[in-house]
This record gives sequence, C-alpha cells and structure tokens, in this order.
Amino acid sequence: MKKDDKKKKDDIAQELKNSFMHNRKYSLAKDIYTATESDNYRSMAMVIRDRLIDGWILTQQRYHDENCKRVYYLSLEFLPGRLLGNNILNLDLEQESNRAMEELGLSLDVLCNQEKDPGLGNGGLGRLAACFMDSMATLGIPAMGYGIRYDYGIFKQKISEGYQVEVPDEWLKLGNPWEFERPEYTIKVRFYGMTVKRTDRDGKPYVEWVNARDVLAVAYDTPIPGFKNSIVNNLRLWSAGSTEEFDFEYFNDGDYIKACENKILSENISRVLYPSDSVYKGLELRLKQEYFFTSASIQDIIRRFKMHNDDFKSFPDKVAIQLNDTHPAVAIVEFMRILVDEEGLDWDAAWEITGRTFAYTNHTIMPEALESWPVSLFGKLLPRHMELIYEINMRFLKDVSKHYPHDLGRIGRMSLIEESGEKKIRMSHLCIVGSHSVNGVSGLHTDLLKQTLFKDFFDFYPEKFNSKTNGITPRRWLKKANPRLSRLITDTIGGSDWIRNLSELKKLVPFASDAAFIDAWRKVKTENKENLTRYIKNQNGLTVDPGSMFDVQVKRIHEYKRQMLFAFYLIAQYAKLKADPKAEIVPRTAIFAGKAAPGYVIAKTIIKFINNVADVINKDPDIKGKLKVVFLENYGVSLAERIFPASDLSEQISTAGKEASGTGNMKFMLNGAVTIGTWDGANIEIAEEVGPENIFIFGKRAEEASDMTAKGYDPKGYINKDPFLKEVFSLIQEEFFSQFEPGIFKVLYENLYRKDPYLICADFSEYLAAQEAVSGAYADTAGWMKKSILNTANSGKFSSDRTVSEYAKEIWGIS
Ligand code: NBG
Repeated sequence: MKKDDKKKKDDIAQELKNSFMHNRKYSLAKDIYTATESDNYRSMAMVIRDRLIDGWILTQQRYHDENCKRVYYLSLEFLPGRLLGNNILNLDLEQESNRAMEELGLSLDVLCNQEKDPGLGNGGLGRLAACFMDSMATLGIPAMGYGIRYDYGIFKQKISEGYQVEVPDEWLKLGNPWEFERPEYTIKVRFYGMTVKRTDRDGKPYVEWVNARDVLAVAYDTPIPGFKNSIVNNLRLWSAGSTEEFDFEYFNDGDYIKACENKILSENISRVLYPSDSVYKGLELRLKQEYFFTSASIQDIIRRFKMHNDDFKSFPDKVAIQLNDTHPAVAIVEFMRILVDEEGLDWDAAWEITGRTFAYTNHTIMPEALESWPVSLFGKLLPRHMELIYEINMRFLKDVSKHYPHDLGRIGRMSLIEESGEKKIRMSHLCIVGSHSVNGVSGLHTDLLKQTLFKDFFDFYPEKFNSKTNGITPRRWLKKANPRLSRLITDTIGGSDWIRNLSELKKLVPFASDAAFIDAWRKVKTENKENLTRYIKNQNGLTVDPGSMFDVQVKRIHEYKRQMLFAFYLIAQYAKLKADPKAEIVPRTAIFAGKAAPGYVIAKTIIKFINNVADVINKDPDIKGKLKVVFLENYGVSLAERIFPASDLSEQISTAGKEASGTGNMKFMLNGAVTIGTWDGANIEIAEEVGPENIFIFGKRAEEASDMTAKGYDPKGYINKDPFLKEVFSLIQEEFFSQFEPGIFKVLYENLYRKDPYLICADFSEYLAAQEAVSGAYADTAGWMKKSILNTANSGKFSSDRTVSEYAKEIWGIS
C-alpha cells in the first residue's frame, strides 16, 4: 500500500471511531459500561448511515435536476438481508470499520450479527427484488423500490420435536436505524364507497367515487447504496395509519373500544406479511395490502412527475413501472383512474400512456399461484376500479374479436373476467393487456409462458413477450458471504473487477488445472465447511464431519421442489448401509433448511418427516457417521450466507417445468458448489454455462412431465420396478420413521403412493443414478475441485447486474 493510502485509511478508521463514540453517547445515551451488543450495533449502523447521507441527497438531487427517466420497482416483498455489513462493503469501508471496532475492543462481525434480518418477503421473489435494488444502484440507474413496511415480516421458524413452530418476527422491536420516516409524504388511500355519474359544466360526463373510507400511507425511506460509486437510491416502504386517531362520535358516546376501531383496522393493513409463497389466497386484507401500497406509490410517482413535467404525454419518457408479479397489478387501474377521473384525459390517450409505462414480470406458471380476485370482493372494496376493469375488458375483447371473429372460445379464455363459477378477475390478464412488456424469468419459463399459460396472448401480442433470466448480486453472495474465496479470487486473477463485472471470473478457468490453486481452493472450502460445522453443533447439537460431502437443499418447502425426493435418496442410502454396514460410500452430510407456509399441511409434514429421518439415521450406530442429516431452522438471507460458501452439492430437483427460475441455484454455483438438478428453470442455463461434465442432470424433461400428468400417471409402476424405492415406501408404511407417533406420515404416504403429483417416483431411479455419479466424482478430490472452480468461473451470466442491464435496455428504455 502506498504511504498516502495508508494514512488515508488510518484517518478514516479514526473518524469512524470518533463517530461511533459520539453516536453511542449522544444518540443512545450509553457508555462503554452500559452499552449492550445491540447498542454497539446501532451505534455502528448510525456511523455508516451518516456516511450514506451525502451520496443519498446528491443522487436524489441529480435525478431531480436532470429530470431523468426513472424506474419504479413495485413489489409486495423485499428481502434485503442485514444491511450493516452490506453497506460497509458498498461504501468500501471494510478494512477501516474492522480496524475501528478492533481498536475499541469490539468485533465488527459480532455487531453485524446483532442486526435483525428484515424478512419482508417469502422467498425468491422478494430476494430478487433486493438483488435488483443493489444492481440498479451499482449500475447508476435512477430507480426507486416501493413496497410495504410490514410490522411483522415472515415468521421466525423454530423446530420443536421435529415440527415447525411459527413465532412472530418482531424485527422493529429495537428500532430500525436504516429507515427515515417521512410524514411529509403521507398519502391518502381510499377504500369502499360507491360511484356516481355526473356531468361537468361543459356537459361532459364524469364519474366520482364518493363515501370512501380513507387510510393513510406513511412513507419510510431506506438508502440503497451502489457499490463504490457514491450513488444511493431509495427504497420507500409504506406503513398504514388512520386518518383520525379516534372516532370522536363514539368517543363521546363513551364507547372507547369502538372509538379506536377505525385506527386499529387501518393500521392492520401493514401489520403482517402473508407467509405463503407461490400460493394465492383470496383474502380481503391481502387485496387491501395490494391496493394500499400500489395506490400510494402511483400517487407518489405522479406527484414527482408533475414537479417537472406538465404534459402526461411525456409520462412514459420519464417513468417506467415494473410490476413484480401480479401483486401490484391494480396499479394499472389506479393509474387509469387518476388520468381519466382526476386529470381529465380521454380514455384512449390515458390507455396509450398506461401501456407504454407499465411492464410485468411473471414469476410462476403454477396454477395455484395465479391471482384472481372475486368480482364481488373487488367491487365492494374498489367500486370505481371494478368499473374501469370492465371498460378495459370490453375494449380489449372488441380488439380480440376483430382479429378472431367468431372465436368465442378464445375470447372467453382471454377475457380479464373468468365467467365460469364465481366471477373473478384474472390479474395476470390485466397485467398483460395493460403493459408493453411481459417477461418470464428464465428461458424455459418464458417459452412455457408463450406456449401454454399465455399462449393466446402470445399469438395476439408476440412483441410484448421477452425473457429476462434472473440474477443475484455478487456483492452480497460472494464478496460478503464468502470473504475467503473472494480474497483467493482477487489474488489469483489479479484484481477485484469481478465484483462489478462478474464475467471476469472466467479468468479462473486456466487455474482449474493448477495443482497449487486447486489446493488453495480446497482449503477455502474446508474452512467454510468448518464454520458451518460449528454452527450446526451450536444450533442442533449435532457433530458433522467437515470432510464429508455437504449436500444441500435450502429453499421454501414445497411439493414441487421435491424435498421428499432428496429425503428418499437418503433413506435409500441408509437402507443400503443397514443391509451392508461395511459398504463403502462417500460420506455425506445432507443439509436442509426452509420454511413451510403455516397453512400448508403437506409441507409442514415434510419438515417433520425430514427431522424424523434425520433422527433415525444420526442415532444409528451402524451408520458410523457415513451419513448425517441436518435440518437447520429459520432459513433466511442471513442463514443462506453461511450455507452457500460451505456447500459441495446443490440440490435443484424440482419437477421439470415447475421452477420458473430459481436463484438459490445461482448462489451455490457462484460459491463453487456443483449442481445436481433437473432440466428446469435456470438450471438449464447453468448447464449451458458450465458444460455437461460439470453438472449432474437427471429426470424427465418439462414436456414429458406434463404429458405424463395429462395422460394420468400412476406411481405404482415405478415403485414396483425400483427395489430401493419399494423399500423406502415399505419403511414409511411400517412407521419406521414414526414409531412414537404412528400415522403422522400417512398424508405423505398416501399422496405419493397414489397420486405423486410431482413425479417423484418417476424420477427416482435416474436421481439415484445421478447421485451415484456424484459420489464417484466427489471421490476424486482434485477432479471435484476442478468442477467446483469451473462452476464459479462460469457463473458470470448470473449476476443481477446483467439481468438489470437487460431490463434497462430492453424494457425500461434507459441506457
Ligand atoms: C418465484 C419462483 C422462482 C423464481 C422467483 C424469482 C414466486 C411466485 N415465484 O423460481 O418460484 O426464482 O420467483 O423470479 O414466488
């Protein structure tokens, strides 16, 4: 290091120390004796926050002055992970912060771990939004995220006697040092009431929405810094409040409880995140949440637009709105309502502006995830919006019938309203009709959208459809989560440009055959595995061998993700060892983690099943530690950061055609884990990048899988054909894993034995063979390390910087 640089770093470390002492004393009124770890975390968070503010203000001022086109990312979920470490990283203050804390006798790591991980999302969809926020700031895209500031995020998962227990996540209890309340940007959102037709002075008819109930949306802003570029974007989350503290009429009547009711009901809107992933439930409060944050955001966006622009014609040149799934779909209607009812634009002009402004991302083709709100519920809550949807639909269907006269089947299928049974609004159709872009999140997923779910729409508007393969931010998922590997990479390829340009990792390819480098790579992996080994010991009291293969499946628990397939493989291995305790197998530690939706009985039973299987295997002396099974509780961003760097094998075994993309698969690859997976979602693109010799692909392809299901598939044929599979079913039926609670796995057994809706039995034999191939490959350490290195080296495509640049260029019109 040059002398000047060193002096600069010394000075900064000193400044951080001073600022820390100042904040601890004057913001928290604590000293060295009274400060808790959490106080120290908060003090350091304030130190770093202070360092974000200049960049934040300057960035926002510049966007304002330049009146540039902005992107608004509307998402009901954000899973940003802990911010202290990430912000230190993006400000390039890692060394100085570590130094400063050391000199105060503190550990930065310990402080960082004090932070509550904001769980404002369920899984991949929410985490994707957070990766995009990081990439947009890093690429200098004028962007803002909009969502809900839930008081309670996704529940905390405890495992008790093998069962999932849900505990409320009080993430705001000790305050949130990263957010700024902005009461000056409070916005009124209306619900209920009715519409009346009126005519204005010129005799022009218009519609008024009257007798509505008001709820307030209060803005909370969180700065989102780019990586080493002084750009700080904004994440604005809305919290619900009542327009009046108390209803004085009731208050005067002496009914105190009733008087508070309105306040309580209003505030309930942002109370809690719905803890289900890829499943739709038509609950009124959920629709309220969707409209609440959407309406507040659209009003805010229009307010900002009007500060500099007076003609709505230029709106699409200044604003791009990306809808993260259909959850914010009603934004399209809210925007039309404001343009037509409040701004007085005529319909065609308003509709043209709307179409050019909005873009929609679909994240699943699973039918149970597709939102369709009952007309009765929707019309009661949002009477004006219901009318507008009918109008949009009428005009749209007129267009369709011009192209396909007399094709009533097609018109019925494309309608925004589903007419069979209870009338419902198809939110995805609304999104497609009201947007200029519809994208899937991987190549296969987009193809399936075009060929199946949205085929009629693809025929009608082929130009709207495009694919944007998901990505992940290398800042959090390699630089921060895996500091050892990051150092090795930087030292080896001679620079850290990869952090901003992930394709640079390609420079590792020549080193994949270099014995010294392979050895260094193996050392890093081993150290990371030793870390996780300690964590497992602490959490589960279980000793695992860091020399064994860490075989990992971490993600939401869902039938289509097939945690049961992995569990079946483990049982088969166990049976093999029981039959021949001397059998030589490659020792494995199987690691599971993931939450199940509280109301999803099968998923919760799967967790119990895995835990019981783990218990039997781990305690069996015949196994002699050759196989261990671990379920780590409370999977989330922070736990994920510990797991990916320590993984050898990445389980990506969804039924082909069901996983839209997956992003965990990318995090494993980036950290040098090798994938065993189906030909599904982004696995396909991972295979293309890394080459067939560095990935283990098995199982039915999407088309075959859907054909089998369509033709009426019976798992029994497969069960009888495969002796291992047969054995697995026998063991479950004999209550081998449920001796103390007989009957508890009957739902799983029956479902898989009779229906097996996700084709576990059909794919089992091939999966077993693929696992054998994995074992063979792992036994050759140098060969495996080579695969591991080549996985990291070829993961450049999966940077969310690449994904976001594609959105910017091809959808948002921002260079
Ligand atoms: C999820 C998909 C994943 C995908 C993420 C992010 C929903 C509705 N979809 O496969 O299941 O990686 O979205 O695109 O949560």
